[in-house]
Amino acid sequence: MSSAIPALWKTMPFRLFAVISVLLLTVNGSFAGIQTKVGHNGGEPDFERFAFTNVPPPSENDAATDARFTILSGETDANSGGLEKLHDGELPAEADDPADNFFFAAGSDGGRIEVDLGRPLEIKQVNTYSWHPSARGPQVYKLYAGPETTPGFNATPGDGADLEKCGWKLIDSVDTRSREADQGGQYGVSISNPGGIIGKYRYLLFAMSPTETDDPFGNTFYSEIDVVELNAPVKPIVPDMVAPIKIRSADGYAEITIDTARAPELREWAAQKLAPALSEWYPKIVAMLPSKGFSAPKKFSVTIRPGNGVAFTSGTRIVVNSTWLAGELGRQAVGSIIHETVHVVQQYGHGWRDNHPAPGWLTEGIPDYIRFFKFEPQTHGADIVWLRERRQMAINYDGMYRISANFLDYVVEHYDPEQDLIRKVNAACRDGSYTDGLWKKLTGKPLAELNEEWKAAVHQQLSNQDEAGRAALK
Ligand SMILES: [Ca+2]
Ligand SMILES: [Ca+2]
Ligand SMILES: [Zn+2]
Repeated sequence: MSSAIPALWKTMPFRLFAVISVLLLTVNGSFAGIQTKVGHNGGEPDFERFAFTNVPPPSENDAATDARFTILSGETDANSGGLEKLHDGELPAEADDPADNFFFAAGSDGGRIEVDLGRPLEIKQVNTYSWHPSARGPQVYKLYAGPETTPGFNATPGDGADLEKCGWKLIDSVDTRSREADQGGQYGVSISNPGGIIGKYRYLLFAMSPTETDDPFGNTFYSEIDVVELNAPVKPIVPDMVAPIKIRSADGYAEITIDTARAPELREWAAQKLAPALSEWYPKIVAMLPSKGFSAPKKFSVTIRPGNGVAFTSGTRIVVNSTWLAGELGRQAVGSIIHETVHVVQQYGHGWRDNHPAPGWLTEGIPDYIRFFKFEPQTHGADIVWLRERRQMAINYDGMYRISANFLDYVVEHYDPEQDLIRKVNAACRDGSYTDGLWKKLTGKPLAELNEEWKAAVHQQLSNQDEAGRAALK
């Protein structure tokens, strides 16, 4: 799995995609033949999928859906969503989502939950799911079953009653804690009997314990409990694909929202490829383009939906044409959105308001410079390799986009030992003070002279490589 992760992802400060699966077979204290499997998606799983390799996904139509859940002992936490969250066929939307989970009160020692299925059912599996960023992720509980036919069976044992004396059978003891420092993430536990069924029972009882008592916050965030009847159809919960992807920039500074509601086919790509690139590169772009008194936006959004053209940015809102994007996934897709993200950071509106707008060739040239010379130089999208393929094109510094980016790269390479020129040009564009005279100030040469020099250098490079290039560029 790790070998399939592109190098870019490995540099992510948080482990969005780390998926750890643990297989645990418990023997001690369990009911004959019972097998309990544990799945764990560690780190910060991206969204509400609860996908495990060895535990089935949560279900929306199992025998628990219409069962009666009762607290026999213990107290619900006031911030919890309540018992119904355990069998509502819904999953939390994020890692720390109290309202969409059930958990016992802070500081309490857990409690007992009874599930009354209404009539005895042949139970194939009992599956429990939980999700929390830290110690409230793992699950610690004992599962009992109540064979109502046992003489003296007590279906409503009082607080602290000895369950086995009340006729309850211990099915298994579950403890998914590990010695790993970071126990956060999604957990799935599946209890079954590979030889057949767990048994035929009307009542189940979960005796839940906190995962730790170092602080009051040790009661697990339980997201769903499924009871699967033998031979009954099971429908997995389909995550809400309409909810936007929300991530933070790698430095925690900004919130980035990616909306794929109108292009659900691109959601997976957006979560796995685009989100990590934006998270890593937004802080880098912000660091490249600072200016006095300026704070980069703390929020921006990318909306991917069918439309025309490629993409545009308005303020802090990037809109990308999903039809174009779908054909560019392994190619220009991420780079073009990096270009738009530079627009989010530029914020040249002040100059416009003061009637000193930044010139278009810089407004577009700086984003393409950052995209092609910093973000993805390996694509050679604006360097001499690209120019060689377009030798019929007349070039001038204000040729916009990639041409202007190539000009900026030339000036940086030849006149900017401090690597400060892009920052200064951007700052002037942003505060409305840009004039073409700035180039003489920064490099000692007027813009027109730099332009001629750069054109000659490109010309020279191309003709060195290919005699035909010389004629074409005249
Ligand atoms: Ca369910
Ligand atoms: Ca639920
Ligand atoms: Zn642009």
